Amino acid sequence: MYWEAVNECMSREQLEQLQLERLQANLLRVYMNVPFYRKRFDELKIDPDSFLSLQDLRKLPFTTKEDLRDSYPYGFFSVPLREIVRLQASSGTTGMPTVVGYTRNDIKAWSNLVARILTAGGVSQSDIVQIAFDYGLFTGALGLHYGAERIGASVIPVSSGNMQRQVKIMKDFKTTVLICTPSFGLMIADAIQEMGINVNSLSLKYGLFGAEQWSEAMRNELENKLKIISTDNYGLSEVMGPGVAGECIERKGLHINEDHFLVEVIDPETLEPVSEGNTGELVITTLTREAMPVIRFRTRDLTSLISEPCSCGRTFRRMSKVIGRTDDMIKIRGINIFPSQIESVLIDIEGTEPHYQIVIERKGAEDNLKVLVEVSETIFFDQIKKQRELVDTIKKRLYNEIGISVDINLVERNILKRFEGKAKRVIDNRRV
Ligand code: DLL
Repeated sequence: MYWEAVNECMSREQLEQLQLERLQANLLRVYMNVPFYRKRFDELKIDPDSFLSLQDLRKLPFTTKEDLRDSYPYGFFSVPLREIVRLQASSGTTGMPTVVGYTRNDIKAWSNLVARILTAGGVSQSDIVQIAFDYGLFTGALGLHYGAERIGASVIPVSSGNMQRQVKIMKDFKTTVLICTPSFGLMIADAIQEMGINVNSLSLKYGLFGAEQWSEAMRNELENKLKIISTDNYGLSEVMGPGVAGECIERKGLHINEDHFLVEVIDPETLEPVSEGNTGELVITTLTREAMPVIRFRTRDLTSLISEPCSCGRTFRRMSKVIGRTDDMIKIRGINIFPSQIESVLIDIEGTEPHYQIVIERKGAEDNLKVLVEVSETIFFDQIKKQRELVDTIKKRLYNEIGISVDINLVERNILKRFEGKAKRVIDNRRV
């Protein structure tokens, strides 16, 4: 099922023509209204009126999170404040928040794009959608809320927190779709178990998870525990919020809403495009946003593009699951490691829980990686011998996956900090 088949299934030729027209209008808009871009364009001698091909995109300047921060709060707005109907902010996982604004048209477009993603993930008008993202400045909750209302589903704006209440509402209101971060989804799954509720007695069918990195192994865990089909959806406040890309139920990559976002994947060091299918940093140019258009925004998210047709019929290219960020990548003893690699190993090992914390420390001249892993009660209170065997297994499998040896500390269930929003998996003590 499609939300807007005409757009989602358009030919490449039509799409590129539309992208070019929208980009031309956008360049004029930012040149006229955003001093940052006017200055940059003038420096680079870019005339927005003579921009004739999508190939020329590479001549345009990049925009970084630092640029947005330097213009805090409203410096990137391209309309007067009286036309802004909503203000939100990035979640600030990596520093000071960035303020983002929306015009009435932006909110309309945003709801529509989220509606596409919800539809692709299996949601329809007859669903009851529990939104367990934190309502507030974070774009996740209201973004998905408006999209779900747009398709006519019944929306429960429960927000995050209070596990028992989440489960009670899920049961009593007969929730069919759960929307939250994948780590919060797992916490709900645990709460269902702890409350002695049989998951088969619930009405859940689909889960749409996003806003943080998660592995295929975590997807399996969520699907098995909650008895749902789960899809990944991606977005970021700097370019809109959720609604940028999302999986269809084929689950073979996230379709990018390419009629609204022009994407590139670049090598973060050389800034040159990587060849098709290779991993690099995702760069996004908005095509339709009125309040705060951005040109070649460097997301810091690492992914690759997939051009092969998808059997769902959508023609938009897909991005692979985000495997990390250029800035949360752990570089240790010269090796790049992503938390997702560690997560997928842990989830596959029986007896371990999907809750873990990665701690990096400097011991003498050498960096040391330690992983705190929650284990099931039976193992934690089991004989030392069994615990040792488990530690050895984890160490061996992690070594095979990432190529360096890791210290493992087994900890009791519920010892590690839980996150209702985005999980913070890595504590890097080298920087302090
Ligand atoms: O997290 C928007 C969002 C809300 C997307 C709800 C999906 C669902 P920010 O708070 O600005 O916006 O954080 C954006 O979160 O650059 C990624 O690093 C990360 N991120 C978002 N979605 C995913 C995902 C929202 N599906 C930052 N997989 C992005 C991996 C994700 N990382």
